[in-house]
Amino acid sequence: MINKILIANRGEIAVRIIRACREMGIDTVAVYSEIDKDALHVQLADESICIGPAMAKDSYLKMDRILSAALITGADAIHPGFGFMAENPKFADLCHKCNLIFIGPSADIISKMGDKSEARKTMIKAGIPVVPGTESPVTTAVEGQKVANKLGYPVMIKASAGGGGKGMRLVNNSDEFLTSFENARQEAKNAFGDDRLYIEKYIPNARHIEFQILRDHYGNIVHLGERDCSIQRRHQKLIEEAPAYGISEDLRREMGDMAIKAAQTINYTNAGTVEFILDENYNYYFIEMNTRLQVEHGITEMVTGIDIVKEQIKIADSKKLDIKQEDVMIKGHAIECRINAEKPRDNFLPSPGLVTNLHLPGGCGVRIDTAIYHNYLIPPTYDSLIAKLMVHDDNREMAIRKLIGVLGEFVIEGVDTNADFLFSLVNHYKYKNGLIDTGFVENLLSEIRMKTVS
Ligand code: MV4
Repeated sequence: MINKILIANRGEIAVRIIRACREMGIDTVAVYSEIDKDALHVQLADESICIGPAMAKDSYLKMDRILSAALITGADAIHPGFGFMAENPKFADLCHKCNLIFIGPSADIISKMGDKSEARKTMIKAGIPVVPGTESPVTTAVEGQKVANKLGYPVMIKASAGGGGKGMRLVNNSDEFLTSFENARQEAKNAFGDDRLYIEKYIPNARHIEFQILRDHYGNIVHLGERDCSIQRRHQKLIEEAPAYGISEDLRREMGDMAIKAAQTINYTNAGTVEFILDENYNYYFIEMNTRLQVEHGITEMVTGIDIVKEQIKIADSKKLDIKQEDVMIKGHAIECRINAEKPRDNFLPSPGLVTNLHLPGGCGVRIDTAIYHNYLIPPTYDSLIAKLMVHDDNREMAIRKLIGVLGEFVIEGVDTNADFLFSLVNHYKYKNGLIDTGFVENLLSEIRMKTVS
């Protein structure tokens, strides 16, 4: 029985997890770096332990310190959130060795799905559609070029140890290939210590559609519908929505069944996300599986009424899933905007600092997940996400209207944010008409650049 959980994370996701634990009557332990001593997650937890200096490598990534904190406080389990150690198989394994429950899948599954080329191979074997490309990593640039010439350009070079767009290269013709391949290999080696690369045919004007999965330790599994995460800037998601625009019930059922098949194939347990690329003709292809709670999980909670973090904890506590697929109803439409402390006018450079004024909107169907507060000092050390503004309404048009209102009402002073940029995105006629694909943000940015220079 899980009675106490250590949250091995910070910021809004740590607060989110603490709230779920509080509602379940589970005690919480926060870990924090010296610069986070006044952070909200520290204030809200039942207990807290300082685990080191500001730099993540000296604190939030220090496995021994986090495990020691869990053992000293008598925690039964560790929730990793996302980022940091959430997809680190070694950490999951060490938790197991310390007789601590890791709230997530097994180390073996994290490792298998963390190797994106291995994941592809597993899905090919299971008969799940993947993007045409190599079954295994390519060993040399020349071999890769031969494959790409055969596939036809453009192609995507991807890092086996990558994911989320890291170490990806789009190659438009054979002349570019060798240089792009070597650059990608070097980047992958530097970023992941693993330079294996694989090749996929590039799917132009695609959409990024991901399905939320819950599976317990007894083989019971459901999907909670899909999220459209196509609106990204440099592979950082900006706006996510559920359900995806223009997905028919038949296509949703088919892709949902495929996502369940992918999870069953690898004997997945806990919450996970199966990512697909959807092309212009509504053909879908598996691209990767994320073995953690996603930043954007809240919009799925808003359209289904299911608390994914609570379900994670129950599954980790060896409870049976008490949700049947026929119980999962997608009601209305939800949209999330990620508010980052950054300067859109200065190439989105980070903008840490003191929050001198803050007004958070509210109202029916408005949810704001954040850890900032008035007079909070946003540190420069971590990623720039400071709040997730989420709205829910009966349909997409009403949700967009509500989101525009919420973005207009949101006030923060003392730091710069991307709120105005997001406002321009959701107000754009293309967004309102569902003309969304993975090129949406870059196209809008060049439109804005054109306007400012002309
Ligand atoms: C792709 C793709 C098109 N074709 N793979 C982006 C990160 C990771 N989730 C996989 N991603 C993509 N993989 C093939 N073969 C399009 C994306 C993609 C994307 C690409 C460029 C710019 C923005 C994007 C947003 C979502 C998905």
